[in-house]
Amino acid sequence: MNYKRVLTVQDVSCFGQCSLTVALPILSACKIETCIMPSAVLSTHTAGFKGFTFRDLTGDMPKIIDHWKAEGISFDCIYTGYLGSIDQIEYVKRMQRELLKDGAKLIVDPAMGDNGKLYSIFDQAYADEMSRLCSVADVIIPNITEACFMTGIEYREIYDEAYVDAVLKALEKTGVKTVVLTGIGYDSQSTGVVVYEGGKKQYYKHKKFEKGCHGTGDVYSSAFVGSYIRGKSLFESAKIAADYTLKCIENTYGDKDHWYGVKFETALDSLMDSLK
Ligand code: PXL
Repeated sequence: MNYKRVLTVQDVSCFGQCSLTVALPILSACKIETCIMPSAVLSTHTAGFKGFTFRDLTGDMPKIIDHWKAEGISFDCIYTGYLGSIDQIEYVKRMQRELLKDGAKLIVDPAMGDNGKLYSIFDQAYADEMSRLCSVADVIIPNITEACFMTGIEYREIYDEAYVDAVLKALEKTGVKTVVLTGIGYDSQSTGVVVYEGGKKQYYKHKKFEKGCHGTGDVYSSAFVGSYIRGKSLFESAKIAADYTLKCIENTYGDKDHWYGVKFETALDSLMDSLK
C-alpha cells in the first residue's frame, strides 16, 4: 500500500465530535499518517453550547511551519477545516507553498457556515478571504451556504438544478478548480453531493434525514479526504464519504442526549471496508 502523509489544519474542540477530534481518527482509520496543525483550542464547538473557551493558536503557526521546514518535513496533502482567523488563512497559503511535496494536493473545507448563516465567530471579510484560499486549492468541499457567501449568490433553501449550476459557475469564476458541493437536494426526501470538475457535473443522490446533525460536514470531509488520498476517484470518494456519513447519522438519530455530534466511531468499520 502506498503510505501517504496528510496535514490537517483545524481547531481542537475538546468536546463535541467535530474538527480535529473527528478528522484524526477517520484519517487514521483510512491508514493515512495524519499530522495536525491546531488552529485553536475550544472547550466545545460553538453550535449550541454557551460560554465556550477559545484559545487562538495563530501565533504558533509560523513557528511550527519554520520548525517543520528546518526538519525537512513535507506532506502529500493539506486538508483544512474550521480556522480561527483571517491570518490563519494566510498561513495556510504559506503551508501550501512551503510544506507540500511536488504534485501534492490542498483540499479546503471552508467550514464557516450552514443553513444560510455564518458560524458565530465569522463575518463577510472572513468569507471573502476563504474564497481567495479556495481559488488556489485543488479541491474544495463547501455546502451551499458557504458557496453563497463566497460568491455573493443569494442563499435559497429550495432550488433547482439551474440554481446549483449558477453557484458552480460563480465558484469557477473565482478561480476554483474542483468542487464537491454537499447537501444538495431537489426534493424533500433526498439530498446528495454534486461533484464538479472541468465543466463536468456528477450527482450522487441519497436519503435525507428530517433533521441535520452537527459535525457531519467534518465527518464527510474527513472521509472524503481519506478515500481520495487512498487513491479512489473524486466521485467514488464523494460517494464513499456520503454513505459513511449517512451510517453515522443513522447510528445517532433518535438519541436526544447526543445532539452535539454524530457517533462516527460506530461506522468506521464500514468506511474501512469500502477502501479495501
Ligand atoms: O463542525 C464545524 C465546526 C468546527 N469547529 C468549531 C465549530 C464548528 C461548527 O460550529 O464551532 C469550533
